[in-house]
Formats: sequence, structure tokens, C-alpha cells
Amino acid sequence: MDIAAFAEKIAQGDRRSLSRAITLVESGRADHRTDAVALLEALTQRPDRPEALRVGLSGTPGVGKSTFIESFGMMLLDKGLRVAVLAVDPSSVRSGGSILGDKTRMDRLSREPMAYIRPSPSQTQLGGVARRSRDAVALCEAAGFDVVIVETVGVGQSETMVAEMTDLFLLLLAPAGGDELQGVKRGIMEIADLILVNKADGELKSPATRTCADYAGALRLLRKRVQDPEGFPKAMTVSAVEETGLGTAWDEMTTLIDWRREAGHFAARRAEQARYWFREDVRNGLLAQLDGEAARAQMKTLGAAVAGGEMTATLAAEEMLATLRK
Ligand SMILES: Nc1nc2c(ncn2[C@@H]2O[C@H](COP(=O)(O)OP(=O)(O)O)[C@@H](O)[C@H]2O)c(=O)[nH]1
Ligand SMILES: [Mg+2]
Repeated sequence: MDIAAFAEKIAQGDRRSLSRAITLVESGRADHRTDAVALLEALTQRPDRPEALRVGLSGTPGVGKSTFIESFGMMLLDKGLRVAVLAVDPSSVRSGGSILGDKTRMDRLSREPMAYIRPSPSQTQLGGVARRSRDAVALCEAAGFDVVIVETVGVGQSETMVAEMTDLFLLLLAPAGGDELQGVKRGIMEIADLILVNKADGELKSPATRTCADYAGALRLLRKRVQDPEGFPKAMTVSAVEETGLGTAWDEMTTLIDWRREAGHFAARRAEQARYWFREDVRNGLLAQLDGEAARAQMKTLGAAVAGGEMTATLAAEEMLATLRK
């Protein structure tokens, strides 16, 4: 494979090359992996490498993520920005809640030449999902998209993962029936930069306003983060259907990001994320090694020896680790 030529086409924004590249990083084959690593390296080392705003978006099924991405994406296109949308959904194989499942909701956006929508691949384990998604984000960024939206369904661990690969995290909620918070986990509240209460239209407008006030109150109770200016994180209402509040949401996002850039937090966060993923990859690589057939057999043998009192746990562990290091 001619990696340099491939990288060049992606840098020129060639969509077919981008799609091929994402398929390459999603592949589990060792030779594909080698090419993928070389490609990402070639793109990252380019002096004219563009920088996108990477936006994470999470919300439980039905809150209106797809509808929001469509309206919000169209608005960004109107501003002359190029938009890429990626889905991270470890459960997509089962739930059908992924972008692929409801592509119709992004009909308009998917037909736009300045937009790119990539459904989530079928996958089995979160570690692999993280690497592939992260690589896909990097590829979209290298292809010159101004905004890369990474969508995830609210299933716990995936939000943290998406927050670790994005510059800004949006939590989309629907208006609550009562006045209680919608059981949103504290951990998710803590990573959100902007809470958007969607469906603030028609009969849902006043419940949306109440829900928004509840969350604004809850956000004020969280510990202040150094990477936030005064007033952030923030809660606001939007309507993806009526396309209201979207411009304000974008303004809030740019205000926050401009401030973070100025204060050095933007670059610092990316640097910290790179370090995080480096560690994760090493850890996952070691765990994968431990999961190999030979290693599993040896674990079993040594485990039995330890249980039978023939060996101390300390010695057995030393022996196992020595094998892995070979
Ligand atoms: N009233 C109202 N309904 C909305 C809005 N956004 C989405 N919906 C509806 O909520 C349902 C789920 O939307 P969808 O975008 O598929 O949600 P997702 O599962 O989070 O991707 C659909 O019936 C949408 O028409 C909104 O702003 N207002
Ligand atoms: Mg959807």
C-alpha cells in the first residue's frame, strides 16, 4: 500500500479515501493494523495538519440525538463549517440504536457534500471500540472537517471513553415528567460541558424549562473544574425539531472553547488525552497477551500449582510475567 499517496488523498478531503481509511482502522487484521498505524502517523506528522473541534454527544435512546445532530449539523454547514459525525456504540449490534439504524433521521445531513456520516461498526469489546473510534476521529480531523461529532448512547462507560477523545462534551436530555432529576449518573454530569434539554417546543416547552432549571441547579453543586470559565458547565433548552436554541448552543460552545484555548486548557487536555490513550493501549495490549491460548493454559497450570501448595503465588506470578515479557 502506498501510504503517502493514501494520506495525501485524505488530507485533500477525498471522502472515499476517508471511508476506506476508517474501514482500515476498524479492521482487526494484523497487516491492516500495520498500514493503519503508518497512515495515522503520516497524517499526524503533516506540517499543515488541520485541527477540528471534537464534540462528544451523549443521551439515552429517544432523547433526540439523531434529530439534534441533523438540525445542528445543518446549521453548522450554513455557517460554512464542514461536519463529520461518528457513532460510538458498543451495543449497536443488539440495540439498533446506532446511526445506521435511524439513518433516515439524518436524511438531509447525509446528502450534504460538506457533511460526512459514519455509522458505528459492529463490535464486541469496549477497548477495541475506543481505539477504532479515536482513530476515526483523527482521520476525520486530518480530512479537514471543522467539527467532528462523536455520538454515543448513554450506557455508562462509553461516555467516559468519548469524553477522553473529544474537546467538549454535550449531554442531551428530554424534559422530565416530574420535578426530579432523570437519574442521570453523577459521573456523566461531571464530564458534561453543556447540558441540552431537548424538545423544548409545544406542550413540552414548560417541562423542558423546569428540567433545565433543575439541572442548572445540580450543576452548580458540582465541584468547580479548572478548565471552566465562570458559568460553565451550563444547562440550556433546545428544540431539534423546531431548530431553536441551536445557535445559542453553538455560541456557548465556542465561548467555552475560545476561553480554554486562551487559557491553555485546550492543548493541555489533548496532551493529557494522548497520554491516557497511550497507557490504555499498552494495558489493553498486555491484557490481550494474557488472553492468548498459550498464556491461558499456563495461567491454568500455574493456578493449579498454587492452589495445590506446590508453589507460592509470588513465584508463580513471577514465572507468568517472565513468560509474557519474552
Ligand atoms: N417534540 C420534539 N420531538 C423531538 C425533538 N427531537 C427529537 N424528537 C423526537 O423524539 C424521537 C426520538 O428522536 P431521535 O432523534 O431518533 O432520538 P435518538 O434515539 O436519541 O437518536 C423522534 O420521534 C423525534 O421526532 C424535538 O426537538 N422536539
Ligand atoms: Mg439516534
